[in-house]
Amino acid sequence: MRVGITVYPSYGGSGIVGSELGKELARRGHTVHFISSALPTRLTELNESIHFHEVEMMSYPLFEHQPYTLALATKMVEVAEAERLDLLHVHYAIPHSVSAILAREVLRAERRLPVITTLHGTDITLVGADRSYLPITRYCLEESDGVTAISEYLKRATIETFGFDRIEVIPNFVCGEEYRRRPFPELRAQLAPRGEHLLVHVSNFRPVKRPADCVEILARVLLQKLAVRLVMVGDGPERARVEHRARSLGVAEACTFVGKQPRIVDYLSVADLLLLPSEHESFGLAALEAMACEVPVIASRTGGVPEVVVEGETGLLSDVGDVEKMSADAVALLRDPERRQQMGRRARQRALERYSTDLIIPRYIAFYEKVLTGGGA
Ligand code: GMT
Repeated sequence: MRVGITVYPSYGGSGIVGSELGKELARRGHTVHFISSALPTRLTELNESIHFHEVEMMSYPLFEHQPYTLALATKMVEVAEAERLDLLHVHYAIPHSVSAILAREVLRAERRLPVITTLHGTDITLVGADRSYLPITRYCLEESDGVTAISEYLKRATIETFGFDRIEVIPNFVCGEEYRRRPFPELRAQLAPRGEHLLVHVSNFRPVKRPADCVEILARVLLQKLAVRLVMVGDGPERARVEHRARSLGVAEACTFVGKQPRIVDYLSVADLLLLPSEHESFGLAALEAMACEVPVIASRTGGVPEVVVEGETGLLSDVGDVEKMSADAVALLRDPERRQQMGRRARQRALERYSTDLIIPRYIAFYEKVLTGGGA
C-alpha cells in the first residue's frame, strides 16, 4: 500500500505514534509518505520506502494567520496524485482531518482517496469539545472513511461528546526489541553518581502533564531519607515553573533537567520508577515505553491509564494531584527492590503481550484494507 501520514511533527505523543507507525509499515513492505510542516521527531531516516513532503506556506500581508489547513490540503492533493496514494491517515483530528477531507473532495472526480482519522486525546477531550471546534470535529468524524482511537476510554469519551461510535480501538504500541532494559552504567553513573535511586519523568511539559507534581514527589521521598534523584526528560511550557518549584522546595540539587532527548529508551533503561502524574491521559505512551523497559509506573488514575498500567501489578495509581500517595508509593517500591523488579518484569510482559508492534501494526493494516474495500469502522 502507499500511505500518506500526517502528524504534528514536534509536539506530543500523536506525532510519535504516527511516525513509528510509518516506520513499521515501511518495514512490512509498504510505502509511506509523511506530509507535515517539518520532519517528524522520531523520523531519523528517509529511504525508498519512507518519504517526507514538507507543507509549503505562502505568506501574504492580508493573511493575519497563515492558512496551514489549506496549505496542508494542497500538499495532500499534490502528493496523492504524484505518488498514487491509496489512502491518507491523519493523526489528531484538528486540523489534519479537515485538510484530508478537503483533499479527498478535491480529487473526488479523478480518484478515490479514503481518509482515516486516528484520535489521540485532547483532539477530542479538549480541543474538539471546545465550542469553537465542536461542530467541525463532529463533521470530521462523520466524514472520515474510518476512525480509530487509541484507547477504550477515548472511544467512550468520543461517544459521550459527539454521539459518534463508528470507532475502532487500536491501542498504541511499542517495539520490544528497541524498548528493552539494557545496562547503561555510564548514564546511570552520570545521573546518579552516588548510586542513588532514579525517578524519571518523560513528557512535553504541558500543564496537562502536571510535571510540577514530580518535584513535589521528589521532595516528599527525600524527606524519608532515601537516596534518590529525579531526571526530567523533555521540554515545554511548564519547564521554567517546575525548575522554580524545585528550587523553592530546596530539591533542585537532586533534580536534573535533560531537555529533549533523541533516545528516551536510554533514560528508561536506567530508571527505577517512571512518574506520570498527568491531569489527563487518554493512553499514556510514556507509561507503555517505560513498562517495556521493566520500569514500574507511578501514575494518576485518569483517562486510559488504567487500561495500560495494571494497578498493583505493573505500577501504582493515585487520584490526580495526590502527591502524598504517589510519594508513599514511590518510597514503598524503592524500599522493596524485589517487589519493584517483579513489577518491572510483569510490566514488560504486559507491554509485549498486549501492545507489541507485532500485534498492533497488523491491526492497522487490516483496518486500512477494510476501509479500502469500503467498510470503515
Ligand atoms: O492530547 C495530547 O496531549 C496530544 C496527544 C499528542 O499529540 O501528544 O497526546 C495524546 O496522544 C498520545 C499518543 O497516542 C497518548 O499517549 C496521550 O495519552 C495523549 N495525551 C492526552 O490524552 C493528554
